Amino acid sequence: MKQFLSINDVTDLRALLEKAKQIKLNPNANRSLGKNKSIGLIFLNPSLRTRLSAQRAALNLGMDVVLLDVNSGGWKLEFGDSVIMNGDSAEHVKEAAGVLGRYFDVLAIRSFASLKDRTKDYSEEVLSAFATYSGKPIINMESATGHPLQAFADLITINEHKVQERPKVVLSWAPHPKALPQAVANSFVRWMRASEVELVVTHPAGYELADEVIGSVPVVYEQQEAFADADFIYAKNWSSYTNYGKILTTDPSWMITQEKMNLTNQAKFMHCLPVRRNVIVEDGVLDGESSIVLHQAENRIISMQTVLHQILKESL
Ligand code: SN0
Repeated sequence: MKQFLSINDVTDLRALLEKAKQIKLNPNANRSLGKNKSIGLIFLNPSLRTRLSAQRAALNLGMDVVLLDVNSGGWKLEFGDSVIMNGDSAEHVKEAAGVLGRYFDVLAIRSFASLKDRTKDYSEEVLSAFATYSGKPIINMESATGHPLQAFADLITINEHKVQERPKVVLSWAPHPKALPQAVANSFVRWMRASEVELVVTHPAGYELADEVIGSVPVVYEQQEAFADADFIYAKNWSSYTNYGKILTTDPSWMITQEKMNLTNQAKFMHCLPVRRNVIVEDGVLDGESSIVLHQAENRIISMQTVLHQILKESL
């Protein structure tokens, strides 16, 4: 693997899953693989799981890890071309990424969607700028349009918990007070489409994901109809793609409740976290036996370690 920007960087998903399984069985087997190699974890947005699982993964491979919160410790970055930089931004990504590329062997970047300019967000200008100007392998720790490390962890988790060979997986939109990116939903859909599952997406009208993301995946506008016979319910909020970045509804009737979970085939409940209790999902579901959110979070170490392992082996 040369970089990990999206699922397009995975040539053999089955083999990657097999590798993840081995790594989970023996996470300390490759402590010397990353010896004298370094990774810079660069955050332009908050994080709990991503920063800690990425550090754990890199340390498990014997790498040197350094972390920077750009907003609290770095200069405000400029990304535009030919900008007269007499405003807030002190440093251009051309220099910042160029410097980081000289300090580290691998760079991992988190930079959320602006939710203001769809064309800019969907062109992944920030992630591409880091890739171009650093000249080093880049790992996506949630970009404007995707969160592939999360989707990979979700796939590992589904494989561990599935009973059916081809489980029915339902991605359900749920309400939220803030406008959130489509990144998690986009990547989840892309990875599920490449996997042996029956995927159904349910959301209110106006929350349709980009055509190239959803492809021919069935979209059901009646949440309870979608839940019938589901083996996994994956809850996530996202803001509108068509009416870009807007909250069209916060209708509480879309919250995941035990009553709705009872319509399923004893489905497992999933969410990438952080989750707003009693807004996205009621306490009873999250605290109940069907919730596998902590397994997902645990597998974030495995997904990052698998990706890093492949980059170390094949590209460094
Ligand atoms: C992010 C998102 O993309 O939805 C990160 C998820 C891994 N989530 C949030 O920003 C939640 C913030 C909140 O206020 O609940």
